Amino acid sequence: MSTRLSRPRAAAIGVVAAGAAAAAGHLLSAFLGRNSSPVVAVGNTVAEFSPGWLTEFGKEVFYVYDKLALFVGMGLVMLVLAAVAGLVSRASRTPGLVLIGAFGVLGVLAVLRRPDLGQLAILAPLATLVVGCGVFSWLHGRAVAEEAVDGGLTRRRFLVGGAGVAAGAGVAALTGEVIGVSRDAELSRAEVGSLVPARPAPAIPADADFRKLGTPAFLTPNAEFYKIDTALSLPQVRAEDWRLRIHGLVDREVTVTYADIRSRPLVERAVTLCCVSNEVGGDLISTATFVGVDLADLLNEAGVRPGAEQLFSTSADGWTCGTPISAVLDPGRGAMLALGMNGEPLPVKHGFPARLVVPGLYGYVSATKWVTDLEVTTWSARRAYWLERDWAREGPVKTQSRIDVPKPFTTQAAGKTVVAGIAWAQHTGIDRVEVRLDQGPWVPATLTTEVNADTWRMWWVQLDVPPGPHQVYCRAVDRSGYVQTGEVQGTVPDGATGWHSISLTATA
Ligand SMILES: Nc1nc2c(c(=O)[nH]1)N[C@H]1C(S)=C(S)[C@@H](COP(=O)(O)O)O[C@H]1N2
Ligand SMILES: [Mo]
Repeated sequence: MSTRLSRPRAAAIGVVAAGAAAAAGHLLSAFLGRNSSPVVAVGNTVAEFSPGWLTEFGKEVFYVYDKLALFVGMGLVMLVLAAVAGLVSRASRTPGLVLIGAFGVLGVLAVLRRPDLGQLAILAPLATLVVGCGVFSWLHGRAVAEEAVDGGLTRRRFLVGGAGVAAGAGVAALTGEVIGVSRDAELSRAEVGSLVPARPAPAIPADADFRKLGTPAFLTPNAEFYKIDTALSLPQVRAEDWRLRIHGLVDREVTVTYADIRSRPLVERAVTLCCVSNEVGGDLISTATFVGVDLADLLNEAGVRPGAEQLFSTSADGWTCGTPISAVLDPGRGAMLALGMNGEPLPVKHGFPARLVVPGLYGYVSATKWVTDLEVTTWSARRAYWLERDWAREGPVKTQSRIDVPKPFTTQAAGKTVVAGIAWAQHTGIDRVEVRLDQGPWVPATLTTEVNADTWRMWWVQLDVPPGPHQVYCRAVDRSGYVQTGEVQGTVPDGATGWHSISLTATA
């Protein structure tokens, strides 16, 4: 006799089984590495294979919540697919098992692709696969048995079974989350203690910013430092486990440990980092003092061979980056392997245990966080992550400036008005900043004391603003004599250009 399950029951079986499956994988991932959680691994893979335009679209629409949006979207898709797996199994459990099995296999493949996981990590998606099929089969059996007895009028056994599994899944997922967090890099970071530079950066002068006028502080507190990366869950690398391998076009391969690097004389430098995705007027720019060693020294220990063109760096989570070797080896450039930031070990989200910092280049071609591998190579041999996604091979920072005060669309009394903001031309240095009211003359602004050519400079100027609506513009001139262009270009492929301006209304 064939029994057909009611639609809600069939769908519920699929959803509960899928939830239990995801929870089982997440629990194991606490021990095997966070990225082995099938949910995270599938998310990583989706993000990786998303075409460039979709990624940009996601960033534009969801801003920094793009990853959350990805998880919510994935969750909804999984929910629907799980319900479908149940619905196609009203008569027999086979179609649902096949669907769930197929998803389990996708999870396995997604985890296998991760470069940052050990072989055991495969156990997490395998648990997902086994639990998913097991729970589905079991609940289906219960439901069919009840349906056969009285046409499904009594649902107690099924409901109790389903609720029990759902509760168990919740506990498993939560336990996985809690244990996962407790085993992460944060503990290791706390044990690192202070990193004392042998050559500290000169003290930042008090007049390095115009905070009182509304510019950012010269040094950005770590908690406010802009953050950009492709990682869905932060790579958890403990200092004691960290290794950096230097290989490729070198005379001898070198592998260094954290203890090795930190026992060297450390140098400290103030550097302004910025992102190529920063729009004109955007806030993807911050400044910190970084503590570490000269990257050139490390590479020279390995002995860079003739013919080397790029330093191809890889992070613990497989992100890659290509930096011109000439910039890295240039003694005046100050490229670093950094361990610390603003007097602390690097925060996990900024690359703990170690990252690269190369003044004057956008982050996507220079600032690899959680760096574990440095390959000296040619441009043709290796193509970095963003190079595969429509961004330019080389990304020198473009000379830019931003108005922070007044805020856009301010309405205020006509008369004397302070305009203040920031300007940057890392590794070249800012020569002057000019401000213009509507189509009037460019008026030179007062600059802060320069800390070094690799950091931003703040500026301010007073304008006499007549009543009416106005547009205020700023532009920077760098020390090479280059005048910031007013020509508007988007961020792709090598950084936005144009003048930042704000609208202002002055009342009589
Ligand atoms: N591992 C890793 N490092 C990375 C990235 C990344 O996606 N993964 N993004 C880069 C980009 S695009 C920028 S702008 C800087 C940002 O560094 P921050 O997050 O410390 O500000 O990191 C760079 N390093
Ligand atoms: Mo970036």
